[in-house]
Amino acid sequence: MNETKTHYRTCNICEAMCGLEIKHRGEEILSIKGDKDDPFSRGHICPKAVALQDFYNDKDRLKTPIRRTAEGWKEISWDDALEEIATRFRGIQQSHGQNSVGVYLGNPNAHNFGNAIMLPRFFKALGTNSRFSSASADQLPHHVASNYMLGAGMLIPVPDIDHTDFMLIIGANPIVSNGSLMTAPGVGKRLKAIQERGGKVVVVDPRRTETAKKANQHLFIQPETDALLMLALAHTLFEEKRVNLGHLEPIIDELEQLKAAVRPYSPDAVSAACGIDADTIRQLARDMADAKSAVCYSRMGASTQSFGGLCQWLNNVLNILTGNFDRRGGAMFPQPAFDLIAGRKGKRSSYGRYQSRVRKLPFFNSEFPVATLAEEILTPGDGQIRAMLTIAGNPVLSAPGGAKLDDAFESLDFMVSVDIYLNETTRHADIILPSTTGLEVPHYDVFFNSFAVRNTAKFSEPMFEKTGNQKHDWEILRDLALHLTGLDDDGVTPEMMLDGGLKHGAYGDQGMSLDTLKANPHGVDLGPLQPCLEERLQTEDGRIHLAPQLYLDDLQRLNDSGLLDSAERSAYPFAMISRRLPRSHNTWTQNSHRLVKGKDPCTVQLNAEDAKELGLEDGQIAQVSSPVGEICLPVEINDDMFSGVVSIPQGWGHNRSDTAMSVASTQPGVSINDVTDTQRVDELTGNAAFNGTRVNVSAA
Ligand SMILES: Nc1nc2c(c(=O)[nH]1)N[C@H]1C(S)=C(S)[C@@H](COP(=O)(O)OP(=O)(O)OC[C@H]3O[C@@H](n4cnc5c(=O)[nH]c(N)nc54)[C@H](O)[C@@H]3O)O[C@H]1N2
Ligand SMILES: Nc1nc2c(c(=O)[nH]1)N[C@H]1C(S)=C(S)[C@@H](COP(=O)(O)OP(=O)(O)OC[C@H]3O[C@@H](n4cnc5c(=O)[nH]c(N)nc54)[C@H](O)[C@@H]3O)O[C@H]1N2
Ligand code: SF4
Ligand SMILES: [Mo]
Repeated sequence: MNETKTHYRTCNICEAMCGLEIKHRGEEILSIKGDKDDPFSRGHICPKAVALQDFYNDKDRLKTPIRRTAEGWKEISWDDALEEIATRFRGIQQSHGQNSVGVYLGNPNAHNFGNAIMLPRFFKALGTNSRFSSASADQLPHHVASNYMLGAGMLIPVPDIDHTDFMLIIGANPIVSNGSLMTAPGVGKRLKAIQERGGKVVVVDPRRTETAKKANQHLFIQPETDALLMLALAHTLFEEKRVNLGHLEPIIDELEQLKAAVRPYSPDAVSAACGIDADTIRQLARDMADAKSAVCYSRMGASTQSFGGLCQWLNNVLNILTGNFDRRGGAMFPQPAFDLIAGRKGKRSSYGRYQSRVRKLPFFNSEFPVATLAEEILTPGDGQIRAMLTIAGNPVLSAPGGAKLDDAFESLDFMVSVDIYLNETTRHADIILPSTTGLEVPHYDVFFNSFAVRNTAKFSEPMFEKTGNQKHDWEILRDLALHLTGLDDDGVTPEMMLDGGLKHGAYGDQGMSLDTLKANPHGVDLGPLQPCLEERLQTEDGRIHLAPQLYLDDLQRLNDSGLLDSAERSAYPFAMISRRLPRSHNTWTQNSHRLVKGKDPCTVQLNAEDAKELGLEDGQIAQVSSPVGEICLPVEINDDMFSGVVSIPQGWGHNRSDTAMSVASTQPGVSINDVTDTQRVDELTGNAAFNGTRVNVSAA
């Protein structure tokens, strides 16, 4: 009989990095709780962590490589699979060029340090520019803003939530999402603490969200008008002489250009478009400027929209103009133990180095926008993508106009997926390679420590040995690279590279190493964020650029947009926005019976007045249609929606055939990305513009 053991690790599902305490007897998991001794999360967890056992035990998990045949899926050996993949990829590249093999990386890559560390080697071996990822359906505008203003796409400011006196949250719902580009486990408590110390939380969102309900003030806003609001806030700061650059003043450039650029955007000029009255905007600017410390934090709502680039630039501008950049209680810069920007100073960014073949969208961070993927596969001609590799991604459900990828993937000469499931995307593959996940994987957050509201470091050992015939993702990447190049394994592992980075990092002289972390399974506290931008700034001239020309140029597009095309408005009278749910993570957690039990959460929310006008009742099935598609789902009437706006969850729609997710596929729910449009992007950055998609709603 096995004895009961306790294992400590970090949850790898979302960005919050919660510490877990897991009791188990052999392979039987007895309990999953928050680790009270984790110096960062101090016991916080959410319902998803408990489902880690479901993913571990899931009988639908792929256990061995499989190959599509005329008689269905057949198991094959790793050697045969890897050999065939290398031969086919190389053959296609020889006939059609290096870029004819495309790669899509999904969100879990960011939660897996083995991938993060091994991917550059893999890409070097494959040699293709046809790279795509979920970043361009997510945070790309943050990287572009950091690149142009601070010299490094990964040098992203995070709100110092634990010390701020005023937090303006635009288009984020951290109570549900648990924070994003703001790793802050237990964010609800942290927000409450702002209020308890006499501070204020203001939420700007077209939906009265779970976060808005806890805030001191909630302002409804018309989708996609946030750039106008932020321009008007900046305008007011100049107009009322409230600009105060603080300690960074000597290294800030382009203040005059900025001042001229925001001049036309008075609160009166933007009020009608935003749906917020001018005095309220002025007061918001004053509140932010007058607070002892303040921070503006904007996320998905402000990023995945037509002016996401402008929004994330202006978000930084507001923090800089109020003297809150790199200052306690403002927008600060973590100093992670494993530093992604170390040694990158002076490296030129790849922004705009190439343009996508079909639509001429910009290349950034060595990738093209995922909104272009379907057309790059479907449009014949030189440079067309003929083969694909997806790694931990489900773009058929997650990408804008995702349904188009069903046809695109089906048309490929060859497709490979590295995944844990046979799902909506991987069902199109010729070969699927099964990886380990969650509890079977060692863990260190190379990305999220760079976006965390406190400096900490933690390494988790794998809790269980791999089962079956699976490999770690990084081993698959290594083996694919070796088969592609014919080289011998040099024996370098992600742990060795992590150890090297820790020893040479900012805490190396204090003894930081992988051994140190292994000896401290609850994690090591490295203290609160400290002002450090002057050392971490990566611009060649050592200065902060307030008004990079590409943003000034993009203002013209904002002006010309009239924001709302009136023809489109009459045919499609509603603006659609996406919603995240407390008990699911993107597209892949819906196979946990524990997480999907209860009422169907995949509803279209709208307010009572709009519903009445449409003759819709609560619970009735509505059809939501856009120029590219339609979905049918139940109506949920509440007073949380701004008029003319409807909200639908992202990540659902597991009703396609030929998948093998026995729990998920029996769930109701449809894919919002069957109605979003590949053509709707923020033209500046290429980021997907999910929010504000025009739709019509009617009884089904
Ligand atoms: N309309 C709309 N669309 C959106 C969004 C939205 O708000 N609205 N949000 C966007 C955002 S922010 C994101 S990040 C993207 C996410 O887009 P994706 O990353 O494409 O979607 P995921 O659901 O995260 O897909 C994860 C895939 O990885 C697999 N997987 C899980 N764990 C592992 C693992 O450890 N190893 C491997 N190899 N595979 C694994 C899962 O089975 C699944 O196939 O969606 C975007 N799409
Ligand atoms: N439970 C759960 N947690 C998650 C995820 C999940 O799927 N489920 N996904 C994870 C991922 S990959 C990410 S990237 C993060 C995202 O983290 P967040 O950005 O905090 O999450 P969202 O819920 O997408 O928040 C976007 C908010 O913007 C609002 N919004 C939509 N359009 C507009 C607009 O035009 N203007 C404004 N001002 N607001 C708008 C929406 O109503 C919504 O409240 O969450 C992560 N955490
Ligand atoms: S908040 Fe995120 S990291 Fe924390 S337990 Fe939930 S899913 Fe895991
Ligand atoms: Mo995301």
